[in-house]
Amino acid sequence: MLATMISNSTLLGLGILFANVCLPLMPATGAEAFQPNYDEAKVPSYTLPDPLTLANGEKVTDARTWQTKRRAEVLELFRTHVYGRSPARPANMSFELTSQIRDALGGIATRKEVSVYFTGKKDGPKLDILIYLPNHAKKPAPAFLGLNFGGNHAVHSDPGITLSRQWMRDSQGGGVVNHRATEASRGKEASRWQVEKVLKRGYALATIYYGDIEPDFAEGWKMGVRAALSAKGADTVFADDDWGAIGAWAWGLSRALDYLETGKDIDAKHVAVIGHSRLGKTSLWAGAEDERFAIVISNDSGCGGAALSRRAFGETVERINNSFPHWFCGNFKEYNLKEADLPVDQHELIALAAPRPIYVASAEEDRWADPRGEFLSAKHAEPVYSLLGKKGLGVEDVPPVNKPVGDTIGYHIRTGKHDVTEYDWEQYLNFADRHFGGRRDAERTP
Ligand code: GTR
Repeated sequence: MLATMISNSTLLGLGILFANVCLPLMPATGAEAFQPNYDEAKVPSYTLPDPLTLANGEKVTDARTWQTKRRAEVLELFRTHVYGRSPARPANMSFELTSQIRDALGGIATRKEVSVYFTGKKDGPKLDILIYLPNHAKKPAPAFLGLNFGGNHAVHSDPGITLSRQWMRDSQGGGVVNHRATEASRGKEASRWQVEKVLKRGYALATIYYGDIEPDFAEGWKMGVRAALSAKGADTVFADDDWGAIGAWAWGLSRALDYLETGKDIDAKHVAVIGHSRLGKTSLWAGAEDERFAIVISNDSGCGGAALSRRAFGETVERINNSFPHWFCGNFKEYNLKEADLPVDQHELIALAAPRPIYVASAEEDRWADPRGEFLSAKHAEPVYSLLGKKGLGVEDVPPVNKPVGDTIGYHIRTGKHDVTEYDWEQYLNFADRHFGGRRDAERTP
């Protein structure tokens, strides 16, 4: 009991902390008063939309109807009401290998840097991919692909990684001055990437700074791909179902996968898309939009990610739209304080990954992200997996901490706070081994 009280008050503190962090991005009125609900007893009663009922009211009872009809309906609902509509791959995109070194990280890896030019022009919009390939493993290697918060140079202290020159949030863990990275930020996110561990297990790692695609603030789109690819540039007036920042970031992941498909280093049919927090929301949306991603991983993705919106536990639809008006499409704002009116809920986002393996992870102290709501999304996606002949979670309720569960849907809640840790990576690597066939370290160590 005491433990519960202590952790609840700590978590309330966490909510207040988030409130402070988010304040500059909020409209002046109303949002300051937000009090997150952390009481299960106060979660409203709700009925979830049924992923297996077609818009015309008919039940989906076979895999074919899901694959040919219902999946497209659900995807369209998410495009229209939540993340917006993203453009197709640009016609003239081009790629350039900008650096390559075969004895990186003490010889265990080949490090490459690749630019993806969206319009084919070198002075046009682009993203830069950092790739580490495991030297000991057979090629092509399976890979993890994910966006990072602090620039590619932040994922490892490796001095050879090009320092990001893009706009960056100053709060990014130190080493960012006037919205630009400095050398002091090199390796700042290393614990969140576990580069050596991933490589030793026989996987490649590919990562991109999310700000290459769109800087993360309300007007950031003017400096990003949403302006660069539209005829009116920074004067664009978005329709209510046009892509938001999450849509743009997810689109960028697909463009990186376009590049990975061109080479022989990475097995593009075995790429797991991974993301933490807002970038976990993004990896879920990328996996929904782009079925080439073979595994989808959501780390502590919370509201607008894995957590059920209708529970309104911790961060809510209203709160996220007020704090981050640029993340979702215009229509999503219609559901502020009206979650019950949403034509979808986030379990259907998980279901859009089916029948591919998907992993949802929570952290015990991350109440803001509603760990139980994250679990329940995974749980309520199970009927779709079953229909497609796959086993989902295989458990009825949130498992004990640090006890991963699941089959084609993986889940764990670990001790600790909102973060990506070595423990999280261990589970993702085990999950990928399981679904990509065998323990890669045993199989691939020379
Ligand atoms: C918080 C936001 C969450 C989560 C998190 C993050 O401020 O409320 O939805 O995305 O940021 O991305 O770190």
